[in-house]
Amino acid sequence: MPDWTECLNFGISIAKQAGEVVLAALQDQKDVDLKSSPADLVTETDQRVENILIFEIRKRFPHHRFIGEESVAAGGRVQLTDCPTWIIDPIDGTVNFVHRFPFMAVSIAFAVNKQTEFGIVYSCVEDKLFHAQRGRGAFLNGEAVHTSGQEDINRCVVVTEIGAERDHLSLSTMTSNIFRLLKLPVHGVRALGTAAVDMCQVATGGADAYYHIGMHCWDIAASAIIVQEAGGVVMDTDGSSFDMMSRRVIAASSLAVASHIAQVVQAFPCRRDDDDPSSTCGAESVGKL
Ligand code: LIP
Repeated sequence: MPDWTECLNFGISIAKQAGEVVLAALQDQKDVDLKSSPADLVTETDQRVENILIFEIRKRFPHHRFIGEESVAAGGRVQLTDCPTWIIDPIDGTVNFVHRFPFMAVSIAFAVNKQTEFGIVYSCVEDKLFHAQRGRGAFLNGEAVHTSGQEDINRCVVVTEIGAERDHLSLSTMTSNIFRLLKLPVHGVRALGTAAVDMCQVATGGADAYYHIGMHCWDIAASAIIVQEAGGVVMDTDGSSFDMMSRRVIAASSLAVASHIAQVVQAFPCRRDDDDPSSTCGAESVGKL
């Protein structure tokens, strides 16, 4: 059984270096480009950080493969094979980065034989490094973390995102999901603007559940294993097994809470990440699936 600890330790080191690049650019004037919608932003820093990460990893592990948010945006395909693969979001929370809203993360996951071996989420403004290695627990700045274990939906803080979709079908589905949860009621609904950091709140017990439709594999691949190793449950929003390419996820403190959320929330159609590089959601994708 191979031990991927050397890769993990290298990943933690370059995640911290990448976080320093993000912080150094945070106060700079930013040139912002649009991707899939007027709310789906990318900056030169996103691209530079991803290039640095891939360059450093490739120098050390030349036969490894990559799935990177900005490489895909530039036309690359999302292909998760059995090869060792680094799944990278250079800045998760780019809108926050542009606006200097202080929650953003370098997110790095590592998969072999299509199974995630470790995940790293570096929330660089907070200087909080979350990581987990399969079968070895979840950690925040080196200290073990655990989910709240909450099993009563009515005693939950739930985190979600509105995402970048701005078509009527996606927005009406997402807002009605929030309405239904608040009516249960739950204690509260929160959104930090970064899926990776959102999900890490579940791992530490600061929130009891997270769900989202429309995010991408690079947003959640690392934080999914962090929640799982913290004792949480990760599944699809339809209650089936988690599939990082499906663009739907629930991460929760317990199976009871995850299952309750799966009964309440509705999804809107999203093209899978590994189905087409120009993944779309909502009305644009209806009829294309
Ligand atoms: C972001 C996600 C966030 C979602 C945004 C965007 P990015 O990732 O982390 O949860 O609401 O639409 O997808 O684009 O900043 O890497």
